[in-house]
Amino acid sequence: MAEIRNIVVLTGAGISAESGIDTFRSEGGLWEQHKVEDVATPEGFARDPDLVLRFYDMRREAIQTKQPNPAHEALARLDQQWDGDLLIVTQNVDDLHERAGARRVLHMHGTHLNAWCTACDGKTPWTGTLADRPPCPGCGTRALRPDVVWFGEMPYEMERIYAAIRRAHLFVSIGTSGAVYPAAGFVRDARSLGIDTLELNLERSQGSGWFRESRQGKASALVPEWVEEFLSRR
Ligand code: BJW
Repeated sequence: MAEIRNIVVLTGAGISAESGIDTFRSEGGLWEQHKVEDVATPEGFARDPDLVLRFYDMRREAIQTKQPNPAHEALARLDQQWDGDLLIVTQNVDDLHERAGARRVLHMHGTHLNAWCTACDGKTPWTGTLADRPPCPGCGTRALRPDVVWFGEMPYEMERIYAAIRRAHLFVSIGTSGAVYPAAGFVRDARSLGIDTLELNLERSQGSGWFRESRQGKASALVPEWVEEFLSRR
C-alpha cells in the first residue's frame, strides 16, 4: 500500500443505483424497457429522433431530482484527501460525483446536462427538454442532441484515460457490469501493466476474473469501507 500514489477509479451505473437512478442491464433496468439499438445508437436517433429525445428528456428530468449517496460521498472524500494523482472515470451521465464534491472526474460517456449542436458542434449546459427542438444558443439551428456517447461513437478523452492508467498504481472499478467497451477492457490494460486491481460490485461482473480482488455488496457500504481502509493505511 505504501507505494501507491496514483489511482484510477472507474464507476458505472451501480454507484448511482441507490440514489434511485436505474441501471442498464439489471432486471427492470433501462434496457428492459427499450431496445438498445432504438435509443442508444446514432442509427436509432436518425430513425426516430422523437423517441430518443423523449427518452433522454425523461432521464435528464429524473436525474435532477436525485441525490448523491454514501458511495459518491466517499469518493469525494478520497478526492479531497488524496494528494497523489486521482482520476474518477465515470461512465455515468449523471452529475452525482460532482454534487458530492468530487472534482477530479471525467465523463467518458458524456453528460445529460449538456446539449450538443450537430450543426455548429457547440456544447451548452442544458437542464430542460430537447424533444421540442429548441434552437442552439450558439448558431440558432434546431439540431440539438444529448451530449452522450452512443454505441459506435468514440468515448470522450480516451488519451487522457489511458495516460492515467499508464501512470496508475491502483485501478478500482465500482458498480459496472463490464459489458461495454472500451471501459470493460481497462482492467486488462491495468493487469498487463502490473497495476493492482480491485472491483467493488453488487455481484460478480463479466470482468471479475481479471481483478486481483473482487468484493461483492452494495456500493453505499463497500465504497465508504474501502475509502476508510485505504486512507487509514497511508
Ligand atoms: C451495483 C448496485 C449497487 C447494481 N452497488 N453495484 C464486440 C466486442 C467488443 C466491443 C464491441 C463489440 N461490438 C461492439 C463493440 C463496441 C461497443 C460495445 O462495447 N458493445 C458491447 C455491447 C459489446 N462499444 C462502443 O461502441 C463504444 N465505443 C467504441 O467502442 O468506440 C471505438 C473505440 C475503440 C477503442 C478505443 C476507444 C473507442 C461506445 C459505448 C457507449 C456506451 N453508451 C452507453 C449509453 C450512454 C448514454 C446513456 O446513459 O444513455 O453507456 S450504453 C450504457 O452502458 C451506458 C453505460 O455507461 C454503459 C455501461 O453500463 P454500466 O455502467 O456497466 O451499467 P450496467 O447496468 O451494465 O451494470 C451495472 C452494474 O452495477 C451491475 O453489475 C450491477 O450488479 C451493479 N450494481 N446495483 C454496487 N447498489
